[in-house]
Amino acid sequence: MAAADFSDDFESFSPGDDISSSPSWDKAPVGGDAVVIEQSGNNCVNAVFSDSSFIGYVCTAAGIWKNGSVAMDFSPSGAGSFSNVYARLNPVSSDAYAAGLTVFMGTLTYQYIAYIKSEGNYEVLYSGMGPQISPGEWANVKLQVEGADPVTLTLYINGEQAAQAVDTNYLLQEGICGFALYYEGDEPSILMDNFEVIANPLSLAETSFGALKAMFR
Ligand SMILES: [Ca+2]
Repeated sequence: MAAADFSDDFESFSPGDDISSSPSWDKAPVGGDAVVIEQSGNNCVNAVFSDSSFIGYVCTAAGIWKNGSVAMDFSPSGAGSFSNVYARLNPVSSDAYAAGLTVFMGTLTYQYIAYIKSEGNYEVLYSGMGPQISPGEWANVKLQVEGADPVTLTLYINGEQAAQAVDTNYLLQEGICGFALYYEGDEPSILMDNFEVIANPLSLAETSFGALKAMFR
């Protein structure tokens, strides 16, 4: 699996399809389903929690990459829902970096960057107030991951930089990406659309510093 840019607006699916019917997507062995629905002529993905409060998908089409960004549009409603994109998931340990939104009351959200540990624990590397999201509204969540030691994690909400966290502890080096959903309390409604991965062979910083070093040789 080589790194590759990849995007999916889910328009190639038919309503009712589980997105894992496409070779671009793989479903976590446990958890609910991501099922395509049509809304006013646009295909999006509905979270179907069936018998689990967790849904996780890996984007196999994007392969394994180190530096780049992963983004997705989420339309969550219902307190206690967590909508995440993740990157550098280690296929062996299942540890990963994640960024997302949780709805905690009405339209109020928290936004966060976290390190997800394979045991199901996590460490929040950043959290703060997120955008207000009314039912039916969408928010674009993008996680950019750059560097080796430290690893710089930047959260973009609706295209604007919202927060940055620097990990000097876990230092995940590369991995696969995807999205994951979770809820506590009542079952929420979460819609998704426009998953996008931009995997850079070299980060902007590495490229720039490389060019600078070359100038001073
Ligand atoms: Ca779409």
